[in-house]
Amino acid sequence: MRILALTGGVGGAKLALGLASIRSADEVAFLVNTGDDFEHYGLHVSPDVDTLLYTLAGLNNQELGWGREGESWNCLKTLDTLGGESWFQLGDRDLALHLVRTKLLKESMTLTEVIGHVATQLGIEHKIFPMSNEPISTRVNTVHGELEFQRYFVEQKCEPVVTGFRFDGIEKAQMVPDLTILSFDCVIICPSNPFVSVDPILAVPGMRDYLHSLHCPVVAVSPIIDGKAIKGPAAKMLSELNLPVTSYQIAKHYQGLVNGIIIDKLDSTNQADIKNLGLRVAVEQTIMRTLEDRKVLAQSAIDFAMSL
Ligand code: FO1
Repeated sequence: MRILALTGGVGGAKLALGLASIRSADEVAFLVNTGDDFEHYGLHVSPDVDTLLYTLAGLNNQELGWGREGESWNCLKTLDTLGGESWFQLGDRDLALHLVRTKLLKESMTLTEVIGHVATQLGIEHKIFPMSNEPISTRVNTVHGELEFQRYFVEQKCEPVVTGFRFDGIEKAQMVPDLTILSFDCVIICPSNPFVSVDPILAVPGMRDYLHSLHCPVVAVSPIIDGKAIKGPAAKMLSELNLPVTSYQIAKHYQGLVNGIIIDKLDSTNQADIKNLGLRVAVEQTIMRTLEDRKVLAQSAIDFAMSL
């Protein structure tokens, strides 16, 4: 049985690890957000791709969720002494990945091929598809104007009040051909930020049609638990957009695409409200502290999807 998991950010990568831990490379593939990508010091940085790569390889910084464990910061510190920009923390080991990716892209490898190369080098057998091989840049509209995603997320620490989003380059972008020829038995949307991790994926021309064409169950794990997001600005974005910070709102966000939503045991959202949207609801522990939590939620998501 083949599963396609849509992921972005740290929360998504947690469930991705759970899925990769219980299903083999020919049973689960990942479709990852590249709207966070940006050029920094001339290097192509792909944060959500790298968070997934490091997480699946067991190399990720467990505290931060992003970047590598056991990093050193000599280059970043030296950048500071040279008056360079150091707001985006590039670790010495992480830099090597950006150098390799940038070189391979310059040698006309596609982003999909580069990810495959790095995954192989890191011992990852699961297939990772970027949402597109073409550049797409998430822009965050705020009360102070439009910001590149990383400037909003890292430099401005998600403080500016959000009014909307734009995915620059989306019109010219295409789905990855290698993905469009594949079929799947279910689709799982990991507990990622719906606006800046999942919507960019869904906005790629043809993506929604492709997912519908699979004629298979689609389930989403809510990233909101009782009015809060585990990590990141999803709750803040919902409230700044004058939307309820609830799993119900997440269900509404994905209505028409998903058949079911998984909410946390601690979430007091009225399941009947979600069912009135035409969605099925499963209640699980969606807070993932341990690898076991990740694996249990992954299995529950698969079981729930296949029950629909
Ligand atoms: N997130 C931060 O909050 N601060 C950083 O300095 C930072 C550096 C960084 C370097 C490489 C990388 O792959 C991710 C990094 N992130 C950092 C996370 C990044 O902003 C991602 O876009 C978020 O994880 C949201 O998806």
